[in-house]
Amino acid sequence: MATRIPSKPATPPAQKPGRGDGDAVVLERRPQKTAPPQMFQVVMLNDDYTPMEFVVVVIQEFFNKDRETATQIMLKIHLDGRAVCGVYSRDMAATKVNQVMEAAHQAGHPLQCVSEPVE
Ligand code: TYC
Repeated sequence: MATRIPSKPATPPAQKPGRGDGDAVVLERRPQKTAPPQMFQVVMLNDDYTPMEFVVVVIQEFFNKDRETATQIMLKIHLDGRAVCGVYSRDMAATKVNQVMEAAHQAGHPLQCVSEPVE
């Protein structure tokens, strides 16, 4: 007598191993960790020898200011000893300082400017 082989298993297949939650994945929102990049201000310093007109032209040319604004910044440097000409990334601020110092050196003026981190 032939033995009948059932076409379907008598019991349902065992559940796949897992977390018992239907394999749901919960993504937690984490606080943003990357701080915005440090910015640097380019500060121009007063001296007794560089002509006012030269400073105005330099501020117009390298800091993209109109003549009126450049004149106000130059006068602030003249009166207060220093003023911020612009705020940039670290690399761009260093480039601005180099451009100003090179132009002043070429023209034979002692004009100084520095880059410093913004508070
Ligand atoms: N004090 C200079 C003068 O009387 C003018 C001057 C202004 C120089 C700004 C430098 O960053 C400066 N000729």
